[in-house]
Order: sequence, then C-alpha cells, then structure tokens
Amino acid sequence: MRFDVVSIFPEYLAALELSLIGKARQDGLLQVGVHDLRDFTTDKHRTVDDTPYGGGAGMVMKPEPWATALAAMLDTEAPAAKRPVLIVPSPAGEVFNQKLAYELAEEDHLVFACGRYEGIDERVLEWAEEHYTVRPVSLGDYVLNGGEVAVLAMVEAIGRLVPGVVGNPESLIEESHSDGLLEYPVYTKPSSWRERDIPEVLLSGNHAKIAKFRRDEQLRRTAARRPDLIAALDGATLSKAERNTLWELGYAVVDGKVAKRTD
Ligand code: 6GU
Repeated sequence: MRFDVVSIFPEYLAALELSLIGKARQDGLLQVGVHDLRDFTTDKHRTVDDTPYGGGAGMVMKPEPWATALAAMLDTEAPAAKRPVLIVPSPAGEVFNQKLAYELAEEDHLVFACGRYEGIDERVLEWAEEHYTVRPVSLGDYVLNGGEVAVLAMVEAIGRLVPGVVGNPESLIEESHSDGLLEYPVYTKPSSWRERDIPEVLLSGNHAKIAKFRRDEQLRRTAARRPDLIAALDGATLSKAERNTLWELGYAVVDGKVAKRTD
C-alpha cells in the first residue's frame, strides 16, 4: 500500500520513520512519500496562501500549487491500480473511526492533502474529484492547526491493518473498537503490587471463566465511558450472558436494540 502526504511542514511527518510504520516501510510493506507543497509553486516566494474572497479572518491555500501537487501524486500510481483516495484532513469532514480505517486499509493508494490556515480553496476538491475519490476526514470535534497531526494518526491506524505490519495478527482481534466495545483491563507481574491484587480469576487457569470476566469488563467499561457505543450494539448478536451483564448494568435489549432500562 502506498501513502503520499503533501504538506507545507514535511518535517512533521518524520515520525512515520519510527516504530511499527517505519519498520513496515523498511520491510517494503508500506510505501510512504512526503512532499513539500512549496515545491509545486512557481513564484519566487513559493507562495501557498492568499486572502479569502468575501473577507474574514486568516488565509486560504491557493488552488494552483495544490492541483499541481495532486496531479504529480497520480504519477506515483502503479499502472492499472484502482482510483486513488484523496483524504483531506479537516474538522469539517466525516469522523475517522476504526471502521473507516479498515475500509481505507483495503486501498492501494491514499493521498493526504494537509491544509493549514483556514483551509484549501474549495475548487481544488472539485477538480480532484475527476481523478480521486475525495474524502474530507476529521479526527473528532476539536480544532487542530493543520492536517499533519491528523495524518500521523490516520496513517498509523490504517497502516497497522495492512497484512504483515502488525507481527501478531491476533492482537488486532482483541483490541478496543474491533467489536464495537472498549478493551478489557490488562495486568502483568507482580500479581500483588503496592497492596493491590489482580482479579483472582486471572490466576485460575479457567479459560472460560477468564473469557467471561473479560467480556463483562468490556461491557462494564464501555457502559461507563462510552454509552453511545452500547446504544450502537446489535442486540441480535449478543449472547445470553452478554444480555445478562447488560441487564445488570441497567440496559435491556428491545427490538434488537440496546436501550437504557426504565424500570
Ligand atoms: Cl483532520 N484537521 C484539522 N485541521 N483539525 C482537526 C481535524 C483534522 N480533526 C479534528 N480537528
């Protein structure tokens, strides 16, 4: 899989040389190109922004350097590859989540257009629709100064789902959000630390009981921290044991939906 990132701060993306993603690049599992938007300008000052039409605060990124850069990214395509996806990090985009990460991990080529200032001239996105599947994507409901930090998060979340990037694929199955629930708590040695003992069941060697304990902890945690995820569960896929635990947590399954109990 290939990632290309266009930014006026390419140094921000140096972190993609480290750790798991850096190793996957060395191993040839991921290709990552980082490009300076200013290299696609033609004026002496390498200008990338200008004042907004209609007035208002801040600056807007000029269309021509972006179109030139995004056209150049198409040249990195392997022949007969499918249409690349252009991800435009923006607090005005659809919210990034694990489902979208899985979806994007199936692609051959992702190009990230890191805007700064008040954003990129809207016509660039319209023009790009002719060559790319364009997806404005947000990390969540807060504002960053530019797309670079969001790209670090997205490349890591997507790249680790590419087969071979994470050494033990089982660790992808048991993690938070893989089944719509948060991860269960984990413990390591010593079993007693500063007068705190780990839950006894984990020392029992009873794998069925441990699995039940962990599932209950997932449900308990998710109900406490992310009730929105509980409400999104499909009641039809829940086991009897899971329904019982949800009942104890104050929920009931009604018409295939999980809802707060009112009795
Ligand atoms: Cl993807 N970009 C920017 N600039 N701000 C954000 C964001 C993205 N997601 C949340 N805030």
